[in-house]
Amino acid sequence: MAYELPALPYDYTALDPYISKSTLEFHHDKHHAAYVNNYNGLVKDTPFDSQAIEDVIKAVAGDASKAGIFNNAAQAWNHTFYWNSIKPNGGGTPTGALADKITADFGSFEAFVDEFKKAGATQFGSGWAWLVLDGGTLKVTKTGNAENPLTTGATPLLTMDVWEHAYYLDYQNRRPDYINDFLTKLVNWDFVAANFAAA
Ligand code: MN3
Repeated sequence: MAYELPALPYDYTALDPYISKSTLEFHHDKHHAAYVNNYNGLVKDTPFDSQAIEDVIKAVAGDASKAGIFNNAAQAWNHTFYWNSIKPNGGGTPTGALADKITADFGSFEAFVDEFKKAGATQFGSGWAWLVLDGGTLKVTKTGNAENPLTTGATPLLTMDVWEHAYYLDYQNRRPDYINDFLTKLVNWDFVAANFAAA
């Protein structure tokens, strides 16, 4: 039961100029595809092959002898989640129950934005910033390399890739500008709200 590389949920030019066609071609067709191919190769003919990738991620987390499986499984999953976390004409503000929960747990939407920006900007080296539901409370977290919140029991609602390959062709070293565009032009709040409603 191989994990399939999902097609991008929008056209390669749809996020331009914030994320270019060139970035999406490399990021989805090369980087994401490589994680998926590596993962499928590593679990082929093992008991993991028949398990959902989320279960494999949780099962091998922290096991140094299975770091290759973990890194490729988590990166395959993280990228699928990332593609769905953004959309053309995204950004703006959430509405309804999610908006109310953000205000309740962060104090205001602006306070959430500040915290999310800070998480992305201060993740040293490669990694991810997340909005998660953890024990009934919304929290902003950051993880290094392939790590993700599934391994700590939190429910991911939104993610932002801050590996350089996510933004370097379009922003070079200006990670804060990528983060700002991510939040103001790209976030798919409908996806976040659906994850929140299902949590
Ligand atoms: Mn990436």
